[in-house]
Amino acid sequence: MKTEKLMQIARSFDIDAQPVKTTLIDIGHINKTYIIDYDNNEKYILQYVNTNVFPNLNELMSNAQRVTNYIGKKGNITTIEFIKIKDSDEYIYNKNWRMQKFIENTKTYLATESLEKLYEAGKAVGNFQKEVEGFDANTLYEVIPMFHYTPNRVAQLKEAIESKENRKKRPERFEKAKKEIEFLTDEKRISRTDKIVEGLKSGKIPLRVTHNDTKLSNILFDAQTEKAVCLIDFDTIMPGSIVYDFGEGIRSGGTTSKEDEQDTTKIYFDLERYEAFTKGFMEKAKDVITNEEVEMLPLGAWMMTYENLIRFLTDYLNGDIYFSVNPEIEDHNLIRVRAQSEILKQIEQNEEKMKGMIKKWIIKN
Ligand code: GN1
Ligand code: MG
Repeated sequence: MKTEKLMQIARSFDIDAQPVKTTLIDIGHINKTYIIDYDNNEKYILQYVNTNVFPNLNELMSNAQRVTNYIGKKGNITTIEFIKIKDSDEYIYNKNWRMQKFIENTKTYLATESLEKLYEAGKAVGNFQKEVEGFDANTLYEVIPMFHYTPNRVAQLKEAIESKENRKKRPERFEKAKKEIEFLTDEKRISRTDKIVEGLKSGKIPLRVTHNDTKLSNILFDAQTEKAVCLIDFDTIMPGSIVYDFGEGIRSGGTTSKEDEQDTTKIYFDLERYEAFTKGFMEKAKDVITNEEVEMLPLGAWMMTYENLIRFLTDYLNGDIYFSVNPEIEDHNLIRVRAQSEILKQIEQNEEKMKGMIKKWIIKN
C-alpha cells in the first residue's frame, strides 16, 4: 500500500499529531500490520483486518475491547488500547482499518534460544488467565465458530483431501504432501482430537475467556529488561480452554526454530524449554487453574501443534487461501507442515515425561 494512502488513513484516527513514517511489519499470517511514527515521537499500530477471516469485525472488536478494558481497570498489567476515529465513537475506519497504541519500549520474537525468555513467556500467558478471572466467558462472541474445535479441523482436512477440484487443480501438491497426509490422518492421532472439547462439554474443565493465539510472537517483551510485558493480538479472544493457551505457547516456544524452519534437522523440542515455560505459566495460573486442567496441559501442547499442522496442510491442499504465504518460498504451507510435524513427533516421544513433570503442580487435598 502507498505511503500517502496509509498516512491519509492514519490521519482519520483521533491522534493529536501528524503521521510522518510508515513501516510494514511482516509477522502475522492474517492481518496486515504497520507501525506509524508521528511527529510528536509517538508510535501507533495501524492494521488492515482481514475480513475474509473475521467477517464479524464488530463482534471481534467488542470482545477485544471488553476484555482489554477489564484487564486495564484492574491495573495490574499493561494491555492494548484502541484509538477511536476522529469525532466519532467508532474504532473501525473504512470497514477494515483500526489503530492501537504502540506499547513503548517493547519487542517481540519469532523464536528464542533463551530459557529465561521462555519462562517470561509462560508468565505472560499465565498472567492473562489470572487477569481475566471473573469475566463471564459466556458473554463473549464466538468470533470464529469452532476455532479450536479440533474434530472440525479434521473434517476440514478430510474435505480438502477428498476434494475432486483440489486433486484436479493441484495434483502435484497431493504428491508432495503424501507422507504428511498419511502421518496426520493416522487414526491414532485423529481419535485424540475430541479430548479437550469433550472435557469442556462435560464440564470436567471450565469454559474460560481464552486468548487462543498465544504464540511467542504475540508476547511483548521489555526491550531492556527482557521481562514479558503482556499478550497482544486480541482478535481471537473467545470462550475456550486455558489448555489451548498453554498448548499454543509450548508449540511455538518449545523449540528454538521458527515456525517455517526448512531444515528439519535443526528442530529440537526440548524438555528444559517445556519446563521453563510451564514454570512461568503455573506461577501465575496456579491461582485460577484446576487440577483437571493441569493434568490436560501436555495434551494441550500436542493438540495445538496437531491442530495448526492440519490447518496448514488443509490450506496447502486448498491452494493457500487462508494463511498468508511468502511468494519467494516455494510450498510455504508445506514447509510449515514439515517443521511442525517434526515438533509433533518429538512432543509425542516426550509426552509421558511431560505428564510426569506437570505433576508437581497438582494440588493434593
Ligand atoms: C494465525 O494471524 P496470526 O499470525 O496471529 C492464526 C492462528 C495460528 C497462527 C499460526 C485467526 O495467527 O490461529 O495459530 O496463525 N490466526 C487465525 O502461526 O487463524
Ligand atoms: Mg492472530
